[in-house]
Amino acid sequence: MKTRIILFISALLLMPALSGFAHQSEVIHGVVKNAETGEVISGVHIQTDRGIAGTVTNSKGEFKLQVRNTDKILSVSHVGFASIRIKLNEKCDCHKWLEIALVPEQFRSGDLLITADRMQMQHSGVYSSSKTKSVEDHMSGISGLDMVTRANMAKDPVIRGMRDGRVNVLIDGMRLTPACVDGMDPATAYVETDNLQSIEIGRGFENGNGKQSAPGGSVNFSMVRPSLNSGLKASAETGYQSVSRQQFYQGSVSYGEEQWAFRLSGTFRDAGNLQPGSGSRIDGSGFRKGNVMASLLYQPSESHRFNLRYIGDFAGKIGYPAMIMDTRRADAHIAGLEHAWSNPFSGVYSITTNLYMNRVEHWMDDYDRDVTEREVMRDMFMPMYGETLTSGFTSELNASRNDHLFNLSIEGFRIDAFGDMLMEHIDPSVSDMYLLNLGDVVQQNLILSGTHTWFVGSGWTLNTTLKGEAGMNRLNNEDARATYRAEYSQDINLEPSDFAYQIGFTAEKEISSRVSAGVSLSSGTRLPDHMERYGYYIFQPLDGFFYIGNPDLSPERSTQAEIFTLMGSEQSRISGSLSAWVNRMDNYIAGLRTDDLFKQMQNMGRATLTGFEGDLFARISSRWIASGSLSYVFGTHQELDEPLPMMPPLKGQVSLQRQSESVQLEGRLRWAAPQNRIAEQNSMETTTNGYALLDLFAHVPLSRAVSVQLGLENMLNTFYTEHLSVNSMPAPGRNVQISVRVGI
Ligand SMILES: [Cu+2]
Repeated sequence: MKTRIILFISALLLMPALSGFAHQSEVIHGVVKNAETGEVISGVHIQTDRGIAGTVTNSKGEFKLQVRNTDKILSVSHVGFASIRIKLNEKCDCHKWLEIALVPEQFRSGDLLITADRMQMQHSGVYSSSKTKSVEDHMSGISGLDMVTRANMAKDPVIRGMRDGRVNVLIDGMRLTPACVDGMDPATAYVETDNLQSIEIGRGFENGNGKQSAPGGSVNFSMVRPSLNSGLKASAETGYQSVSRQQFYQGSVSYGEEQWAFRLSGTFRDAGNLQPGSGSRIDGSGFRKGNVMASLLYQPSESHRFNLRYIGDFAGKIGYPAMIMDTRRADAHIAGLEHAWSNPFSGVYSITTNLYMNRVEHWMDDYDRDVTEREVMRDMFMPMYGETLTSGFTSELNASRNDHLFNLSIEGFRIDAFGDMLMEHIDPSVSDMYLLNLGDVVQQNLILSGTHTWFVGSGWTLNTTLKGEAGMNRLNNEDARATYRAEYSQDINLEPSDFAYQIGFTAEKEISSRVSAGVSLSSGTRLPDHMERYGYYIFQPLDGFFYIGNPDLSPERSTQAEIFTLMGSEQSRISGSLSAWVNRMDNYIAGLRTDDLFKQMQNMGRATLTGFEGDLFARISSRWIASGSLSYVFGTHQELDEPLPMMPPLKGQVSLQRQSESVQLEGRLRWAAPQNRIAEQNSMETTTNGYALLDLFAHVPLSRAVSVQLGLENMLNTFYTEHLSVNSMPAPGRNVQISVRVGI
C-alpha cells in the first residue's frame, strides 16, 4: 500500500495575514512531525525541486528555507520515513508556515542520526547502522567533540576542549548527575545505541537553544519513542568484537495501536580484556553490563501526547586498569513523563512538559588490586560509595507570529548527592578511617530562558537568546560542615546562592541559494557545580590530584564569538560547514596546586580557548560519497601562562562510502596530530604521538528481515594512545566486529 501523504497547514497561525516581502525570493518556515506520534523530527532534509536551496530541521523539528518564486516543489526526506513532495503555492502566502507530517517507513531499523549545531553529520555512513557499537564510538568521529577515556567503556564527552560541568549531557532533555566522584559514570554510560533515535550536539553556547546551552556545549540523547498504529514489531541483534572479546545481545519488541504504543528493549554486553595495538591484553579491563528500556506512549487526542519512559542500567564489575580502583557495581534508574500539547492556543504551536527523577548508585573498590605496591595511598583499601538523585521538570513553549519564532522555557531541578569512602589498612591493628567526599549536598536551580528568531527578509535571520538561572546550595551533613569550617574559616557561608545569565545574538545571511554565513556572539556565566563547591578529597584521575571544593567560588564567565558558514544540503553534490570560534573565560574555575598531592578549587583568572571545525561532504556519483572533517582547539591559561590541560590535538577523518540497496561499504581514515602543548606547572600531563588508523565497514542485507554488519577497525593494528586517555591507557588495536540483526 502506498504511504499516505499528510500535509497540515496550520490555519490558526495563518490568520495574522502574512505579507512582508513580495520579492523574488521569500522565506518559508514550519515544523516537521511524525504522522503517527506527533513528535517533532530533527535532521529532516527539505529542499526545492532543483536541489538549489535546502535545509535541515533543528532539534525542535523547525526549519526555515529561502525559496524563489520559481520554485514549485519542496521535497522532504528523512531516514526511516517515507519521503514526500509538497507543491508550493505561487499566488498566496499560505505556505509560509508549514506543518509537515512524515509517515514512518515500515520494516526499517532506523539509522542513528547525529547532528552538530545546524549540520547533520553525514560521515557516520554505514557505520551508523551498527547497534553493536557503543554510543561513545558513534560520537567520537564528530568534529569538535572528543572523549575522555578511562577504561574500555563509559567515556566522557569533551566539546571544544571543555568537559564536566561546562558541558550539558542530557537524556531526552533530562539531567542526570554522575554518582562516582572519580568520574567513572558519565551519562553516556546509561544510554544504549539501540534505544537512540538521534544525538544532538551543540558546540559552545547555543543561541536559539537556551534550554540546554552550556559554555562548552551540550549533548542530548533523544531516545526512540514507540510508534502508534505500528502493530507488533520485534528485533534482535547479536554481535562480537574481537578487540575486547565483547559479546553483545540486544532485543526489542514494540506494539502500537491507534491511541497507544509501547516499546520494550534490553541489551547485554560482556567484554573481556582489551587488546592494544602491540603487547598483551590489558589485565582487568573487562566489564559486564545490562540495560533495559521501557517506553509507553498514549495519545488520547490529536493535540495531547504522553510518553512515560524508564531506563534501567546495571553494571557488574567494570575494570579501570588506568586507575587505582574498579567499579564493583553501578545502578541507574532514569524515569520521566513527557506531555506534548500541540497547538494549545492561537499562535502557540507546542507546549512540551517533562517531569523526571533519575537515581544513580555507584560502588567501587580496590579489593582486586595489590595495594602494597602502589604510590598513592599505599597499604590501604579504599572502598567508595556514591549516590545521586536528580529530579526536575522542564516546560517549553514554541510560538510563531508572522516572521517571528519564539521559544520560552522554564526548568527547575534539584540534585541530592552523597559520597563516602573507607580507608582500611591491610594491617588489622591499624584502625579504619572514614571520609565523607560529599556530605549530603543539595543543589536547587531554576532556569528561565527565551529565544527569538526573526526572519527579517533578504536572506537575513536574527536570533536573540536570554537566559537567567538562580541556584541555591546546601551542605547538610554536620561532619562535612565542620570539616569545611576547619578547612576555610568558622564563618564561611556553606549555603551560597548565586545567579547566572546568558545573552546571545546570532545573525545569519543567505549569501546565495547554496551558501549562508553568520556570526554569533554570546556571553554568560556558569554556576559552580556541587563537586566544585563541596567535593572533599576528590581524586581526579586526569591529573592525579586530590581536590578540595570551595563553597566560596564565584560563577565562571565565558564570552564567545563565532563565525560560521554553511553550504548545500545532503542532497546537493557538495555540502559542508566551517566554524571558527574564540572563547574567553574569566574567573576560570580550576584546582590550584597546594602541594604534590592536593588541589583546592579556585577562580583562577583568565583562560582562552580558540579553535575551528570543518566538515565537507561530496556526492561523487549516485553511489559514491566522500566526506571529511577537521577540528582543532588551542587553550591557554593566562594566569599560569601555560597551555590548558587535556586539550585535544588537531584531528580529522576522511571517509568514502558506497551506498546501495544491496551491499553498503565504507572506508575510513581517522587521524590525530601529536599533542605537545601540555600543562606542566599546575598539572601533570604527558605528550602524545600522532596516529592514523584505517577502518572498513560493510552492511549486507541477506533478506528483508536479516542483515549482517561487519567491521574491521584499526586494520594495521597500530599502537596508539589518545591524548584524552587517563594515565595514557592504550587505545584498542585491530578489531574485527560482526553482528547479525533480525527484524520483523
Ligand atoms: Cu567510581
